[in-house]
Amino acid sequence: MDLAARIVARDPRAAARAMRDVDDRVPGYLELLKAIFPSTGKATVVGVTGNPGAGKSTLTDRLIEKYRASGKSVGVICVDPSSPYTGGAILGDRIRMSRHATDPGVFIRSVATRGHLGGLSRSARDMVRILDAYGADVVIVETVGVGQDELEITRTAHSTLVVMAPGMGDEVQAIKAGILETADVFAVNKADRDGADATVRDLELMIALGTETMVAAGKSRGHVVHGGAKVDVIPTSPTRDDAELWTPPIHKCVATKNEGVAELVSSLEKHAVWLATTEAGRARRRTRLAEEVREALRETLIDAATHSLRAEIDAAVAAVDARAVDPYTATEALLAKFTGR
Ligand SMILES: Nc1nc2c(ncn2[C@@H]2O[C@H](COP(=O)(O)OP(=O)(O)OP(=O)(O)O)[C@@H](O)[C@H]2O)c(=O)[nH]1
Ligand SMILES: [Mg+2]
Repeated sequence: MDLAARIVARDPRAAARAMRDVDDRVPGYLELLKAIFPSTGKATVVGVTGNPGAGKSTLTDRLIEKYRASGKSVGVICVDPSSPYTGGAILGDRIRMSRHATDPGVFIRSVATRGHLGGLSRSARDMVRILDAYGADVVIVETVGVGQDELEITRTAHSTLVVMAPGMGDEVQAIKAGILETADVFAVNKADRDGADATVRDLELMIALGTETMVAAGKSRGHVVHGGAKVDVIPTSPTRDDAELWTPPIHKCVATKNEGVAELVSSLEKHAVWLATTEAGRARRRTRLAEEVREALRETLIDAATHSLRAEIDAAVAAVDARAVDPYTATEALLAKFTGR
C-alpha cells in the first residue's frame, strides 16, 4: 500500500511519516497531499492561541479529554514559530498532554520552524489535512504566542479559541486588533486567580472598540460583536439579517480543575454549526480557501519565475546597480519576459 492509502487506513506510522515529509517538503510531498485530499474535509479544526503561559496546553489537554469522552478521535499539532531554539516550550506542551500519548484515538505532533517562516502556516495546514485524512474527528492546532505568524496559523482552523489569563498586566491592551479578527471564542483561563472578571470586562470593551475600529478600517472577521455594524467577509447576501452574525462568547475557566471546559466545547460546536449553516459562515470558509489558493499560487509563481529567469534576474540586478535602469522598470521587464514564455 502506498503512503496515502496507509494514512486513510489509519496507520499511525504512515501519518507520522507523512507529516515529517510534508514539513520537510521532501520531493513528492505534493503528490501525497493531492492523493489524500479526497479523504479530507470531515475533521473539525480548532485553533488554540493566546499569550505564553495563559494555559493553552493545559486547556488543550482538557479539550482532548472532552472530545475523547464523546467518542471522537483527536489530532493535535503544536506549532512554535517563534524560534528554532525554543524546543522547551514544545516539550512542555507534550508533557502536559502526555497522559493521552498511549491513547490510539489521540495523535500529537509538534512542528517547529525549519528556517522558512511563512512556510509554517502552510505546513500546519497540510498537517491538518493529513490528520483529517487519517480520520481525526477533531484537529487542534496550538500555537505559542499571539504574533503575526501565530495569527496566520490560526487561519488554518475553522474555529479559533483565544486563551487569556488574568493578572498579566497589560496583556489585554497588548493584544492587537489582529486577534479580534481571529477570535471566535475567548477563554479567560486561571479564573481561580484574582482579576478574571476584570479581564472579562476589559475583553468586552476591547471587542466593542475593536469592532468599531475594524468597521472604520473596512476590515472583517465574518462576525460582529454586541449588535454593532455588520462586518462581512464577502457580502454575498445583502439582505441577510443580524441573526446570521457571530458574537464571540467569553468564558471563564480553570483548566487545571477542568472547570468551564464543557462551555468552551459547546461554544466551539455552536461556531462550527454557524460556519456550516449560515451564509456568513460559508463565506468565511470560502475566504480562507481563497487565501490558501492565492498563497500557494504566489509561492508557485515565485518559484517558477526565479527558476526560469535566473540569468535575467542577475542581469537586471547588475543593470540596476549600474543605474542603467530603475528597479521598477526592471521588474516589469522580467515579468513581461516570464509571461511571454
Ligand atoms: N492557577 C491556575 N494555573 C493554571 C491554569 N491553567 C494552567 N495553569 C498553569 O499555568 C502554567 C502554564 O500553563 P500551560 O498550559 O503550559 O500554558 P501555555 O499557554 O500552553 O504556555 P506556552 O505553551 O508556554 O505558551 C502551568 O504551570 C499550568 O499548570 C488555571 O486554570 N489556573
Ligand atoms: Mg503550550
